[in-house]
Amino acid sequence: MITTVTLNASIDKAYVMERAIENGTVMRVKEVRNTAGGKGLNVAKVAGICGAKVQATGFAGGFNGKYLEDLARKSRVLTRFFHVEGETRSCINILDPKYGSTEYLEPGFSVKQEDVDRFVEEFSSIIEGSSVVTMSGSAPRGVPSDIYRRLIAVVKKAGRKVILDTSGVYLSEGLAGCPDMIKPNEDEIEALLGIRVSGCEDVLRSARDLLKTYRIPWIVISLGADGAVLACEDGVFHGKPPSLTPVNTVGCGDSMTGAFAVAMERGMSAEEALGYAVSVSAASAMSPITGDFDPAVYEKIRDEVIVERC
Ligand code: TA6
Repeated sequence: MITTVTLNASIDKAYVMERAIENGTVMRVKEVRNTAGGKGLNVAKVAGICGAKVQATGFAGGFNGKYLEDLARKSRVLTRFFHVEGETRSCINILDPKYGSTEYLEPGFSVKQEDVDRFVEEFSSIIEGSSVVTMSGSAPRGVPSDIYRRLIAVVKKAGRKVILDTSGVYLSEGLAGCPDMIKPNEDEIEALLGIRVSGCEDVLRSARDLLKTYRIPWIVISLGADGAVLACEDGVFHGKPPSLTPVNTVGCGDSMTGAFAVAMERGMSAEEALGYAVSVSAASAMSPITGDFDPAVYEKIRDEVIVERC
């Protein structure tokens, strides 16, 4: 089983618009899609479509928290959220013909220190039976910046594998926990290393530097439409998808994380895992629904993904 952690889960509300948005006017929404959201829920939904047994955990609250778990279960994701005071947030994704996707991300509720400590204490029982644990996205107010380091330590003590996909101070402090894989994008790499990263050579150099600096077996740098680079002890590889016209790119990075978790659980090599994850992520860009992909689209794309040693 794969357990996904979403400390700041959300009800993701996608608004499909008939025409381009005009600020300061009344806009009628053509279609509303509510899904269990937050990066870790997108990870969970995609891992479920890949065929894995998946459980989602993290913080949830209020009526929205119950609605979140109901939506997750409808997507074949088991849930074991830690309920706190306050309402689980909503994140709005406006999809319109002119601007594509515009996201409005609410900050979410504040979490008390005692709730954080109790969640960490309960975490070892939450992950029991899981071979891989993923930790994704931002954290609510009140959650200390070393939270992922503390949760990673619990997973490593249990002898399980852990993927960390976050940014800023949560990433830099989480590295001290030595996860089995991280998946920053170029902006997150720039913030982490304090350098400009522009173009393939910079990405390859950054991946090699991170591998040397941190004892993390798989360093993945996601590159959007250009796929991803994976640095590991066997070398550095680039997985490149075919050129596509995306329908909805929100959550594609989360889809990649979900596929890597499945690949890790199935014991794939770094190269196999990279080809698999790049294909799933590209297929998810072809779905209008966040945290979703059509397996038939994946099969077609998989044959066209190129994985080469750099
Ligand atoms: O990556 C897409 C997404 O997970 C959306 O579904 C929305 O929930 C948002 O990101 C949340 O991002 P955050 O960094 O606040 O956890």
